[in-house]
Amino acid sequence: MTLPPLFIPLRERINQKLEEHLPNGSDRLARAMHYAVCNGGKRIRPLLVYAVGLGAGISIEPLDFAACAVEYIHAYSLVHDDLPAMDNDELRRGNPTCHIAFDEATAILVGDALHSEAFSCLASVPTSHENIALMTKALSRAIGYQGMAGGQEMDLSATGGPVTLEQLTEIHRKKTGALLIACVELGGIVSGCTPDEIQKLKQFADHLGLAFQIQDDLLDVYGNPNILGKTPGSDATLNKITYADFYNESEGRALVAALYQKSRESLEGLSLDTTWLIELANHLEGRNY
Ligand code: GRG
Repeated sequence: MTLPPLFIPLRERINQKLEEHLPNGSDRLARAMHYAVCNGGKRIRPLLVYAVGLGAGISIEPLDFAACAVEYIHAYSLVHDDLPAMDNDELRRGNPTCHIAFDEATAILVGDALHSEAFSCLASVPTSHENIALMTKALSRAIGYQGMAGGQEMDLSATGGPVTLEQLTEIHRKKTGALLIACVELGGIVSGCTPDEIQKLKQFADHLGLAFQIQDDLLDVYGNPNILGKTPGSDATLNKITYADFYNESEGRALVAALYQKSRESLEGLSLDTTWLIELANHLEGRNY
């Protein structure tokens, strides 16, 4: 599944920027950080940051730092998610997971170091101190107790037990959705969007995040393992309740389509050029990995 031409130079750009900010030593931690970050990945989160900023008409340079920050956090979350104490996965993006390629202690430290690198990038965005404070708050909230870390804990606690559809949605809003929402929020803050505009952008990302997660669950059951690049059926192996337990493939697909439609509708009335965001939503709607 190829990225729309509009985004190809942006993905090349973010790949280069991500590499630039990583330590370039040959020690184990530096090598493991490169391994965890520079190994493919769709780069959806940085592309969301760029899509907002370019749509708002600002130059690309201030967006680079925010785009790196969200991808470092994402890469960190994948490394920790794959650890034996979490989902215990051996394959990520088609390669051995970080703790398999290196070791567990190194994988934990990769997360610690990427977390720090992310906030260092955010502090380097060439914008006002007030904007930096707003972005720091938005990203911290998205990944801490109220967001990703809290969602992961809820997910782990729920494993093996009964989960309602409402609980599942809350888990994923926190675990996956909160960071996607933070991406458009950061893009909006750097671009000087109004609070009303940022609210619409967050609504867009909220629908998109839910659609994205349902797709993930469906792909885990119905996806092609050669395209997925990770261990298929891992949710069932871990005894996890997923959207695939509530919807069959065609119901799930219909729900995903409706959520992508809602995400596009959330952008109506925005004064920025939404072409990039709509293109990205369309692209994700057709994803098979
Ligand atoms: C990082 C603060 C922090 C806490 C860690 C381990 C953990 C707590 C949270 C796990 C979060 C997690 C891994 C959620 C899954 C999100 C998801 C759908 C990942 C797949 O994203 P893609 O498809 O992956 O964008 P690529 O490989 O394309 O980047």
